Amino acid sequence: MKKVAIIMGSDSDLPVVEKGAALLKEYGIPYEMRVMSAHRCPQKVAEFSQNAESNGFGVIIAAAGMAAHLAGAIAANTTLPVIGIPIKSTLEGMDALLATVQMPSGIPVATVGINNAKNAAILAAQILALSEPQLSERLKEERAKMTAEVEEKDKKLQSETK
Ligand code: RP5
Repeated sequence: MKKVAIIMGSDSDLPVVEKGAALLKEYGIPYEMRVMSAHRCPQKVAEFSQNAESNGFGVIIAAAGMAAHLAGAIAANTTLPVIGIPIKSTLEGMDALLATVQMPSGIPVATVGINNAKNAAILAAQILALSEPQLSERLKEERAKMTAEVEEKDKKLQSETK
């Protein structure tokens, strides 16, 4: 299976990012986590992104806060799908959300909600699942579990409020 790269702009992003990593681990998806800043080490980011495909990566998740240019800088240097996680650090994360999502046409970043590392991991898994039937099955099972949980909560609420 291809690997997922999880790149974060700073180690201060780790508490959010590791929730996504935990999910990838649960799904048995190989991943590598790196700290790389679009502003503090731009050459390293470019080099990593340019070589990511030949290094066995299939998807790149990029998490950054404030002027969050990391996902965009990575996307500019690869045609692999890039998923951006805007990190809440200043301005409630709205600065990072807009910096991540508002890419110029031609260089997309699939942006999840502020701090939503879990959705980034699920989306990465869904992309890899296109060529991994077992993973695709697992994702379908998880979705069915989620549906059953909501139905259970609804039943419980109905019985409590009768
Ligand atoms: C961004 O600036 C990082 O992704 C982080 O969210 C934020 C603050 O970084 P530190 O000053 O904590 O290293 O580049």
